[in-house]
Amino acid sequence: MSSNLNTSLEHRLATKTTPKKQLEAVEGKFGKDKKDSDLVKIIHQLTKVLEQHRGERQIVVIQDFPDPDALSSAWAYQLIAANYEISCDIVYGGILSHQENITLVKLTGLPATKYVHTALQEEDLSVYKGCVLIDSQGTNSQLYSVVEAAGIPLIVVVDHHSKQGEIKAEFVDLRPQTRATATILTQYIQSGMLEFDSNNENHVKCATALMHGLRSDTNRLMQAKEEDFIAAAYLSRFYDSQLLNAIMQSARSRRVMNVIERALRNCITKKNFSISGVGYLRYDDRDAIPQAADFLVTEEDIHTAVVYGIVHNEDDDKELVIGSLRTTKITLDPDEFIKETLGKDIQGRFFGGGRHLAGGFEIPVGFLNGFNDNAEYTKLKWEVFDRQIKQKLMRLVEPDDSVIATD
Ligand SMILES: [Mn+2]
Repeated sequence: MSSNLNTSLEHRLATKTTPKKQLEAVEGKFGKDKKDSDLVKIIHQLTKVLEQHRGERQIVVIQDFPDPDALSSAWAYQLIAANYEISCDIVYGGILSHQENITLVKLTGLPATKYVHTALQEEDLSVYKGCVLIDSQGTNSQLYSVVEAAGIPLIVVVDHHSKQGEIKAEFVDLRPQTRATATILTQYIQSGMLEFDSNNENHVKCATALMHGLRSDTNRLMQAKEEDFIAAAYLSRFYDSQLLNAIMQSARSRRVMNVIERALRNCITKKNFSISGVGYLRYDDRDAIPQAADFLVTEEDIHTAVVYGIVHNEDDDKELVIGSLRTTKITLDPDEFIKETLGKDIQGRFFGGGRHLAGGFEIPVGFLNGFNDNAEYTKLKWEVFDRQIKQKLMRLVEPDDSVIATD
């Protein structure tokens, strides 16, 4: 594997294309319509920014509970940046909780490291000359505030979620209309920022990861658009279909099944919405929530499912209400829906956001935080959150209906 990598590095160094040459090649390949000329501009900008930071070390922050799109895109960025002798450490603050993601990371050797935010605070972060956000704008990461506080400048942001606030970075590629960040990174690669080599084991694995990321963010290509298919077609020349199959075969754990079962039992349906609170769940099972939402939205006559629960993080003894929204209704904007129903916290940050057909939120339990041995109290606490969330959601689902119950 390493010899392959070395050969390809040597090859790349020997045939090192200048940014200008590379750009000419990109213009030759694309540049036919507006979209293509936009891409040429983007590649030009990114090349310039990476060139300016040649030889530096960067920290790549992805969401706390990384999904295949985030993981594979961060990896692709790491490989691209290596062409500019930039070394990247990919970090996330939460946990890999979805079975498929655990398998993905295991089977591909995907280079991402879990960090508890308090542990990252203790690290010497001055080695990093820049921070990179991939498939995120920092709002879904507890590590980003640590990196920000350490004064590390934000260099690159590549994301497809709707804008979550002002972003100040040297290079920003924010495309809410694009289905997957993996599509964007694949475009960078296809444009010549990285020469994929099917004899390079690492490239094959990264292409497989990107294919998985792209597929999972487009509901197995069912919501894919032309650009996603083009990206997938390109990746098909390099990816390992058996490896992808092995990743997708990973089985659901019993505990995830239990959460799905609870979601099914507790769900209420109104006007084609399915809303379900699943109560308390372990931090490790956090990803059961989007999986339950994925499942509920498959019911006949349901176009939108929202599933939420209280997750307890043992690392810092914090509790969070975590929720996921899945919709098949094209006219429903998950980002807008979540922002409008749940609003902002006292610091003025939204509790969540979304992208095309999917969204998520996190609400700190705050003053009511912490485990309590008293079952009655614990139950009461859940009921307060459950009712509050249902009430807020219902205001949008069924605006005319009064749902304020005081009895
Ligand atoms: Mn994504």
